[in-house]
Amino acid sequence: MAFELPKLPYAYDALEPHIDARTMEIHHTKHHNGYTTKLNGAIGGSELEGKSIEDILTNLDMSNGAVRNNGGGFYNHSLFWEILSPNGGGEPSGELADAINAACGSFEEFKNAFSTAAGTRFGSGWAWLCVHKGGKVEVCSTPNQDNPLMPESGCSGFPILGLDVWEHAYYLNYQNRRPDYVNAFFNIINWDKVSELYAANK
Ligand code: MN3
Repeated sequence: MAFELPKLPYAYDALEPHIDARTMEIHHTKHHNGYTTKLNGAIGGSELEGKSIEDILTNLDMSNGAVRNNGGGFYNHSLFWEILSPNGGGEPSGELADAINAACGSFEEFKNAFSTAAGTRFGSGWAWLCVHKGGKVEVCSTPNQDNPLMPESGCSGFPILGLDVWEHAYYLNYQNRRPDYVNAFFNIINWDKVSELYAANK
């Protein structure tokens, strides 16, 4: 079975004004679709065909650029759409809130740490909140389409929240103002989904 571009769980304009409809449509139908198609091309006929994307990334040969870039791109965007919601924002609750407070001190300090990770990632990449076995969470970032599941990515644990800081994710609306885009992201985080991922992977 080849990987398929997942459908968005909301309309392209649903996240406005935080992320505009045109950016969402291009991001999904061009960028994410491109990673999906190229991933299928890269693994077709190889021993990776038929494996889960998590399995492929966890055991990745980092010198395999085609699978690293396109497998990461496929996985990262699939997660990104899921952790956004037009009804998002606010703060997490329950055990996820406790884990964030334990790691960062408070939600505000978590927001600062995550925004710094997103803002200081030079060039293209992602900021992450990851959970480790046992329930500890950690903020980190990776370049390009690298991902915390990959060996030696600079992040570890299971990604439960990710923010795309490639210019293609924000440039039409925000131009060079990445910090404004990062701020806006906090208005559309689907904390219910992040909590679900936390509970399933802690
Ligand atoms: Mn992207």
